[in-house]
Amino acid sequence: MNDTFLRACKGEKTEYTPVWLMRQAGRYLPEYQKVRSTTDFLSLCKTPELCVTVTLQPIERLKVDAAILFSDILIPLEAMGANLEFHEGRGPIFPNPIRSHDALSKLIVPDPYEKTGFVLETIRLLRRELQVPLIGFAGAPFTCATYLIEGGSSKMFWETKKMMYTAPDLFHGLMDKITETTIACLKAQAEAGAQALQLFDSWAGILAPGDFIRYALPYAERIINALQESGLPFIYFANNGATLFKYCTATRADVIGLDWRIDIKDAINIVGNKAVQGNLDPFALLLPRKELKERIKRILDRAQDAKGHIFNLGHGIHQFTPPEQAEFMVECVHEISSRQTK
Ligand code: 1CP
Repeated sequence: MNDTFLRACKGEKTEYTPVWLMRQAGRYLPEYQKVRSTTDFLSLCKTPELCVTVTLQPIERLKVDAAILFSDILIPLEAMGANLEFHEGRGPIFPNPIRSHDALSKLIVPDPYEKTGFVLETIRLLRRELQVPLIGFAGAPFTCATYLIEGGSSKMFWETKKMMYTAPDLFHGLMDKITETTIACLKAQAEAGAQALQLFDSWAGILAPGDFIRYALPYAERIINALQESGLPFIYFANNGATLFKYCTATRADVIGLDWRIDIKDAINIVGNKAVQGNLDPFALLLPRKELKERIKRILDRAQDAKGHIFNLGHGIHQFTPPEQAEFMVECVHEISSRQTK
C-alpha cells in the first residue's frame, strides 16, 4: 500500500512528494468518454461498478498517489429532495431553485445509507482494488447552496447574495440543512472506507473575507469538527481563496488546498503548521514540456518549508487537456521531489 499521500497529510516526512489531480477522472480521458458514451452522467454516478472503473482509470494511467471517489458534490443535494438534471453541454440544472421558506421546508436531511447507498458501495468496492489511499469528498455548504439557490452554475451569484443580504434567516436555514446532510454523508463515507476527506468550496472566493467568516466558514467548520472523530485527514479547499487562507487555517482541517493565484511559499507562510495541497495552474499543462517541468520544479522548491506538501493542480483539470501532459506532470513531480529529499 502506497501511503505517501496520507503521511504528507499528517505532515510526516515522505520519500517524494505525493501527487494527484483534482477531477482526475473525467472527460479529458478517452477511456472515460468511452464509458460515458454508454450512459448519462447521473446514471454513471449511481452505478457503483462503473464508478469503480472510472475512479481507477487515472490511477492506472497517471500513476498518482491517491484516488478520489467518482461521484459529484450535487448528489447529496438531489438526495435532499432537490430535482437535479444534467443537460449535455450545459452542466447541472436544478429546475426548482430553493428561494422560499416553503421550498426549504420540503428539503430533507437524508439518510445516506438509504438515499445514496451507491456512493458507499462504490467506496467498499474500490477499497478492495486500490493500492493507493481513497479520498472521499463533499461540496462545502456555501458552494452547494449556490447551486440550489441559483438553479445551477452561475457567474454573478445574484440570487445567492440577494438571499444572504435580504433574507438571512432563509439563507442560514438552507446552510444548516446542507451542513447536516454533509456531515451524515461524510461520516458514512468514512465508515464505508474512505481514507481521507476533502471539502470543495469552489465558490468561496466570490465572498468578501467578512462575509466568508459570517456566511460560509462556520458551516464548513461544523463539518470539519464533526468529522474529527473519524480520525481521517481532512482537506479544506477554498478555491480563489488567497485572501481567505488565514481563516481556513484556523479550522481543524489538516490540509489546506491552494489554487494557483498565490505563490506557494507565501501561502505556506500563512498556513504555517499544516500541510498544503496544490498549486499548479491547470492550464500550465498546455505549456511545452520544458517550461512545464520548470514550473513544477519551482513549486516543489518553494514548498520545501511546508509541514507537508501534496502536489496537485490549483483546480480541476480542464476537459481539453492532453492526458499525456498530465502523465508527464506526475512523472516530473516524482522525479524532481525524490532528488530533493535525498
Ligand atoms: O459530462 C460529464 O461526464 C460530467 C462531468 C462531471 C464529472 C466528471 C461532473 C459534472 N462531475 C464530475 C465528477 C466530479 N465532480 C468529481 C469526481 C471526479 C474526480 O475528481 O476525479 C468531483 C470531485 C466533482 C466535484 C465537483 N462537482 C465540484 C467541486 C470541484 C470543482 O471543480 O470546483 C463542483 C463545483 C461540481 C459541480 C459540477 N458537476 C459537474 C460539473 C460540470 C460541475 C461544475 C459546474 C460548474 O462549473 O458550475
